[in-house]
Amino acid sequence: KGDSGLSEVTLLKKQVSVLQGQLTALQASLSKYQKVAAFPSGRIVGNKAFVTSGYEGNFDDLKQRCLQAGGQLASPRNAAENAAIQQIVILHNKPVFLGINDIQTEGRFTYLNGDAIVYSNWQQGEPNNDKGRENCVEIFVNGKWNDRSCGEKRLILCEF
Ligand code: 289
Ligand code: CA
Repeated sequence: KGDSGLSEVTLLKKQVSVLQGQLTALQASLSKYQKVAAFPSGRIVGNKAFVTSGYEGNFDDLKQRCLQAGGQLASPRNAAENAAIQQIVILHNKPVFLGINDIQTEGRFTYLNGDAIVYSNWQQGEPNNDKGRENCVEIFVNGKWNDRSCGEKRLILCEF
């Protein structure tokens, strides 16, 4: 029994050592793919990656394309995420549609899963639902938000 106890410890030490090697390899791999995702104009914030393909389309089209790619439209939940999205908007000099809208209930802005937004950065005077036709949200080069018609065409920006 004494001997088998020792060999169990030795075996566990070996397994930990293998796992440590695998963790180091995974960390290196993750670091590499974070660089890939950020090149040439993506951004990594925490465990979110914001990526554009350069495609432009209306809200439904962009939403579908992000879903198809295994992500969703960029949905900033704090100032750091909003700033990262703003940097991409500046680089392309084109506003993007966020994964936020009030299609379901006028004036109640939600994420795509229906949850009420926890962060916002509206331009002064917005959202104004101009002509009663603005249920989607664009973000400008100044990082501020404007509600806008979902039929407009904007640069795609997905989060993964
Ligand atoms: O069609 C209206 C939009 O072009 C925008 O016009 C003005 O900038 C403001 O009224 C905005 O709120 C509006 O989205
Ligand atoms: Ca507006």
